[in-house]
Amino acid sequence: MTALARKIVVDTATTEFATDVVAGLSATPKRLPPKYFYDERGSQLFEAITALKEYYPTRCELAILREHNADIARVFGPKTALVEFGTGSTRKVRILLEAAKTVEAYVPVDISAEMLSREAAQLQHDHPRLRVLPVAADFTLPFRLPSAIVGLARAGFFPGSTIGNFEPHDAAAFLRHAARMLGARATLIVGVDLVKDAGVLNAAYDDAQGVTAQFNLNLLARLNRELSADFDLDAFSHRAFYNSERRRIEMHLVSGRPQKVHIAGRAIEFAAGETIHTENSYKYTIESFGLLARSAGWTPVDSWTDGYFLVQALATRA
Ligand code: AVJ
Repeated sequence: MTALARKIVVDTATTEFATDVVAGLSATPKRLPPKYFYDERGSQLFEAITALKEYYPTRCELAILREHNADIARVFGPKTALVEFGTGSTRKVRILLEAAKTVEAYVPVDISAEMLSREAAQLQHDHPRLRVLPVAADFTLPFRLPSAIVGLARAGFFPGSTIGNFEPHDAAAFLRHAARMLGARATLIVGVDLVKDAGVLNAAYDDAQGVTAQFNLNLLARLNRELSADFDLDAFSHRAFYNSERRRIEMHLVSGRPQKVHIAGRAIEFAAGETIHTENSYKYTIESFGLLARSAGWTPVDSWTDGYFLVQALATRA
């Protein structure tokens, strides 16, 4: 190496973010990936959403987990390693662990290494005999499971109806990937939001206080902060509605007037009323989710529901 050589540090995360954003805003119709909602501010706003009276999924899922944790835990065999896909907070898995005495190792997988190590350390402290083995990875891609779990049975946990953010085809691909990662005789506990009255669904994604609107608009604020874009936040508004034909909530940001926005050296034009599609949140019935799971190599073995939300247990073949 010469004295002039310099190491060029490429921030691949920012590069991918910029690439995805430019691709999405250059497409017709315009779209942005929902995974980018969750910067620091977006995660706070999502927490605030989960406390809204209109937003039932978190409350319902927690109640189902609390009420049925003993039954859910019975799905796990003896000596099990529990892998959680996309952990964030350990609030939900703690309810399962309380009842699941055969779980000997817990493998939280999350792309945010910082939150992951914080949550894992706290959980390890509260469960000294559990082997807590965090993996910092994108849970939708293949990752290496810790070698310390060899010899243990495998189970997965995928709560929060995160699966609803995937197109059904991608949800099936994710389930196939989970089956491949967990192997034969594995079980998977998935949280799924159910099809229901459109009024209930619309209110959950368009709350009276406008917290969901702030959550949606924060995506543009984030583009201004991190990619030096120049979105005028007052010139866009939140729109969310249930598309009953496709059984999904759609969230959009609507341009209130014709305008030009600059981002990453490009100019993006908006017509008045033009939208950016920011999220789909698919809703299933017990039957439609069972069919999706079967198409991906899983067999439904048990389910728990309050009519609004579904906690589904699946198993791979022996
Ligand atoms: C985190 C994907 C489960 O789809 O209900 C909440 C995200 N978006 N309000 C959902 C969300 C608007 C949420 N998930």
